[in-house]
Amino acid sequence: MLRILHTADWHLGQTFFGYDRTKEHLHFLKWLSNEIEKREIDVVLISGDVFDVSNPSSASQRIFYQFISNVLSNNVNLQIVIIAGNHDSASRLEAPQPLLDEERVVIKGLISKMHNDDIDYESLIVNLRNKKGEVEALCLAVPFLRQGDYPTRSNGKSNSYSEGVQAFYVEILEKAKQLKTENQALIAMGHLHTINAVHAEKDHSERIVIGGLERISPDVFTDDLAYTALGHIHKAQRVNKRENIRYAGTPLPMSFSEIDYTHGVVEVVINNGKLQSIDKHTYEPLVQLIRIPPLRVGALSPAELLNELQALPSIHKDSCFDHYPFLEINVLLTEPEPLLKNKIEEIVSHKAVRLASIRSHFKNDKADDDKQLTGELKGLEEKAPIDVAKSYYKKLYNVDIPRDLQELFLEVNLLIETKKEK
Ligand SMILES: [Mn+2]
Repeated sequence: MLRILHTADWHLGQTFFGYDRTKEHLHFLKWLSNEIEKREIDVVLISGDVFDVSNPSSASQRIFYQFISNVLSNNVNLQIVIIAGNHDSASRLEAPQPLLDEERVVIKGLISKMHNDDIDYESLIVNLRNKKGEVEALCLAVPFLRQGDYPTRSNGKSNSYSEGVQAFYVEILEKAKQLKTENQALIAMGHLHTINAVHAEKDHSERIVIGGLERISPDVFTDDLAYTALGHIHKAQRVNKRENIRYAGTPLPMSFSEIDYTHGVVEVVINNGKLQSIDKHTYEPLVQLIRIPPLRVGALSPAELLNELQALPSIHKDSCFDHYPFLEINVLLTEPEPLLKNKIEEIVSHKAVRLASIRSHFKNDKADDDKQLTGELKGLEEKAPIDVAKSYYKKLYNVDIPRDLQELFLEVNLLIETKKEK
């Protein structure tokens, strides 16, 4: 019997709107260490994006290696397989491999080629051992693939990213099928975006965090595979409703668009080379995200908002700043409120929260606003600045620009014009 824990997308070193997340990551790793011991885990699979950036700080590297070292000594049979994600530096992640016992920790970042320039698929196939020391599964530890990492077409022409990645999995799966014996299962790892994967598409920040990758058909993960352990998408999910192809999801929410995600790891049990069970174990992050108002409400007027903020719990002298929830505020503006930010900050400075983001919404918020604006920009040269200001104001707040603001604008405009002439 082989007990596997699948996790991914730790993004160690990530800061959240400028706030340090070290305590949150340490909290997760402590929880994970307990899970490994409690559930007598044989293998931990980390499906990429261990670090948030390709040149992680020494502090975040220390956290990572300390964790590896601790779990290895506390669990004498434990094996760890790590693949690089698109956020990791493939070579940097692999660099400590010579110091590590390859039977216990395997890190795959780079794709190596053989003498004849063919891809060395076998170098990515890792033996997974049960408590008796028998190889009960083979793991296809495929890191995030970059251009040049995947096979080209037989006619020498280059294929698209998704074609290339799919071809890679077909080839490595063939290789693994040749290598495996009857009582061994096949497990695939990958750091990629599958077609139909659910993520917070609308949110700009998550798109930055996960990056634009071409989508891969989950059909490459055939029934020959007992389980496919994926990383890259932050929302934990099954792919195409197939139980045994999963994204583990991030341990911590990476943006406010992920406020409703549940977090955790997936436990996969293999028995006699066959899949026996798949269970998700939920992790409750140390720090919560709060959105005022809740998403279904959208945004509040400045007055309503300030009231809500007043109602937040106050700072307690024994509490810890690092544990305070992160706060996102959504305000609906009908006119400019130049002092609002100061008012918000003043109230929040006495509250047991950490202000992360203030988002302004306007009455006329429309998805196609950008397009409209581009249209209007065309005739900009012929328009007087005050007319542009008037129409912009009207669009934003749905009322005419007040007289005093108009006068102020004209005054500033005149000042600029005279400066230009000088
Ligand atoms: Mn990723």
